[in-house]
Amino acid sequence: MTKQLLLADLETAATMESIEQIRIKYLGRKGLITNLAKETDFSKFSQEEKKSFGQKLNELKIFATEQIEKAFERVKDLESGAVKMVRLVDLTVPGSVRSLGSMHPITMVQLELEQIFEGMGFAVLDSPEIETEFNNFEAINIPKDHPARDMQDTFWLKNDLVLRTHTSANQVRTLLRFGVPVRAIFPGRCFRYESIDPSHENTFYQSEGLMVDENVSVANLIGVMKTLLSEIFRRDVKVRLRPGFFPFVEPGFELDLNCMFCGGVGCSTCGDGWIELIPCGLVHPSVLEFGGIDPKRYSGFAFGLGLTRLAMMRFGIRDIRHFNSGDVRFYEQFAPIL
Ligand code: FA5
Repeated sequence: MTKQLLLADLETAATMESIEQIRIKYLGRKGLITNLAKETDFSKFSQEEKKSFGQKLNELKIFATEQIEKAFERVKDLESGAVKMVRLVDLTVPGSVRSLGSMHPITMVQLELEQIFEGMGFAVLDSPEIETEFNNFEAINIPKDHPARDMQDTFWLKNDLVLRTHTSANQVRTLLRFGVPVRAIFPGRCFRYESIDPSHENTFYQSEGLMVDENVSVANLIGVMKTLLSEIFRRDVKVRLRPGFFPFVEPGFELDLNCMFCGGVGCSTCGDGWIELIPCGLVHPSVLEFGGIDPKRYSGFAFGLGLTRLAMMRFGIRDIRHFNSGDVRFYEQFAPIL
């Protein structure tokens, strides 16, 4: 009984002080265990009983001493740990605020674009930045020595590989992989060896769009472009469609956006008041053939949206060079990732 009482007392004791009180309660001069001997009338005990009582009392004292010792050790460890913690950590110092970082403005526009196109039933595809010369040029109707190769100054690699100059390089791969009908966009980074100015970078983003099915016409192309622009800019924007030459479309167009910085009068960002944004057109029959599609039965449209330039217009960034600058002050201006 005494043993159980002692253990219950020790279990709730959390300080050296309280354990000392327990020691006094049981083993002190007037303690419960000490008193057991004093309060017992030995006169009625036989010699044998006296011996056995003495032994049990002794065992009880040893048990109590050991348990109290253990409790002292346990609390000593805790207290010294806590004291160490207080010495190491100054709990009065205000917490440091961790910067959350922000999403790159091109990524933000790309995600918006993907959402818009997914809403129109387009798949979003990944595509390689290192391409074969064949996919980047030949497969989309730009044979060797064709003057159109001059339009895109190219970073050539070894083994007929190039850093892709445009996302159109993934057109034929997509046709071969998915067949028809197909509706997909493939955003990604492109590279051109050209001199840099406020609207030209050597490393920039485009997003290709491709839709091939029966009876796809310029009307479908214009409908999709209108949906895209009104959703991205959340208001009416002024655009112009003019003929444009690209060997992989027929007919081909340039869709230009009225410059949002100068309202169309001309400035250092746009030059003549218009930003060349989305070249597009109907997929050339020979590209369909390279993709294994019968051009007599199927038609389609393709566009190559300048994603970096779209981000400039969307966020009012006047100089393209900020994007690759690595200057944290620029990136910090965009919404944090939550
Ligand atoms: C092309 O790259 C064609 N592949 C686009 C195309 C696709 C046409 C499908 C028809 C059908 P272009 O060279 O014009 O076209 O580039 C497309 C867009 O990429 C441009 O309108 C522009 O917004 C962007 N762009 C081109 N060069 C740069 C550059 N150096 N820096 C930033 N953006 C650029």
